[in-house]
Amino acid sequence: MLKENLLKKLNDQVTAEHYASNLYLAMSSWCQAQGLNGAARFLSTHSKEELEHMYKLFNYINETGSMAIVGAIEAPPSDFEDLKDVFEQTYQHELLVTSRINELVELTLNEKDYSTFNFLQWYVAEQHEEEALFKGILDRMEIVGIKGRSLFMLDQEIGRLVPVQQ
Ligand code: OFO
Repeated sequence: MLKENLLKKLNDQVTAEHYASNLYLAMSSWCQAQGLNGAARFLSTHSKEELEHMYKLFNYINETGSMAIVGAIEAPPSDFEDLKDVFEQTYQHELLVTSRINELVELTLNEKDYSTFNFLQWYVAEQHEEEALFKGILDRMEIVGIKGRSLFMLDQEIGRLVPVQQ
């Protein structure tokens, strides 16, 4: 059984992962509408990954004998300035998720819940990867710009980041 304060924060994280999934899905839709099919594919794949993050938490909570809650999620934005704005927002969002995960980890240590501490290490590693991924894309945009041919090339490159089977 999870301690009440930890359970509340884990359930909040379930909601946060669900929101992240919807945010990336909305971004994917915007990219598709701009003809940026590579970025659209990448973001929709990422949206599915966020759902997996949500389910992983959800199942863990229930496995402990506590109860996972499906919370309300606000609608994500649907309009963006340009592709750089989209990826700036994804990067900022990942930084926010990282700080939430770090808070959770800290709480598990305070509560001496080493099982949940261990479970959360997967998220710690995942956040490191995701921050690097989105920062890498932003760095490329900074170097080549997002106009004309550069935009076309970047979109194709981002699309190639999606694993083949997806
Ligand atoms: Fe993109 O991160 Fe979930 O956890």
